[in-house]
Amino acid sequence: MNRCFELAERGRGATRSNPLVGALLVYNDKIVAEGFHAFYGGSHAEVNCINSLTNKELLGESTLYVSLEPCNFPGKTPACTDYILNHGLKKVVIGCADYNPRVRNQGIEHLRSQEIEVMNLDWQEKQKSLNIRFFINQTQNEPYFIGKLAMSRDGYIGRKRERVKITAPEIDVISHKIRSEVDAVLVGRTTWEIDKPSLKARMYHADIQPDIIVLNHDEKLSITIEDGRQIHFVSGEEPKALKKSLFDLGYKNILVEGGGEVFQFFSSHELFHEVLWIENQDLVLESGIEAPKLNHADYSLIEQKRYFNHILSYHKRNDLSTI
Ligand code: AOF
Ligand code: ZN
Repeated sequence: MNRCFELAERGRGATRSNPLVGALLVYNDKIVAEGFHAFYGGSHAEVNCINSLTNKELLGESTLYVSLEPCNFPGKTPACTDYILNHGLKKVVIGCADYNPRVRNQGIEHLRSQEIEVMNLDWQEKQKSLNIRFFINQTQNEPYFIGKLAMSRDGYIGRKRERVKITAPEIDVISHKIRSEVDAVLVGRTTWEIDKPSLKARMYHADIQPDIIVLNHDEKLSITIEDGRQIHFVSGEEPKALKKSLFDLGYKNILVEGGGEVFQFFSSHELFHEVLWIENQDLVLESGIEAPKLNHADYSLIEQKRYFNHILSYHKRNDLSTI
């Protein structure tokens, strides 16, 4: 099962709102096939795993291990439970039940009703840390919010009415990787109008560029630009309504990129699930817009690293482990 979780990791960044899932087949105490969910809309881990086994005659005597409960409904792909049944498998070991209410325990029950032996290891913690975004979407019905903020060594995030570059290009690669893994990037109206940011994952491979959400606009408006991205201008709302309207627009993972007031709003209402705080140690601005505060009672530092003389501090919301 640990190997299944390892395989699942290979889909990171490409499965969008879908969970990371890994699977393998064991025959005679040996792993004979492996697979993982590689991209959004693509076939599921179990299917890829079964398909990669050349000698299909082994299936009846093999045990399928999969990190997440097999799905029991046709979505973008047919139901995995049917695939398992049609291939004559008899034993399935799963890491954890699916968080998706359309699947939860029903995949297990269906397989059992068809005389398949199913063992659920119920590795809740491991599953949650692997698929925290999917977990939040499915159980809280809200987008997973990532905050990102960059400041100078003396604590400024920019200057008023002027675009100031805070981070080095090497660090932008990291930011663009995060952009490539979300479905929308959110900024405040001032940042949108003064910085005119592209908000694209230019320096990192992205199959689909994230849409744009501009907050604090007077009127609601959605437009599609030449490259196919959508821009939604949304008005400022109280936190609960904002979460709901963004989720209703279909966004599951949102990167909040500023400016200071937007960041402060998300931080003080504990809307962020995780935050990346970047400090450029080579840059001193002496004046400008002071960096907002991250409420350290609500967020914990989980990792810190130095990269091209920038300090990258990764934070997680404290209550994530208890939801
Ligand atoms: C599995 N194995 O590898 C994954 C599962 O639209 P679809 O067809 O891709 O279905 C998406 C749902 O299927 C998703 O919400 C989750 O419940 C489950 N994901 N299930 O058996 C997999 N990725
Ligand atoms: Zn499936």
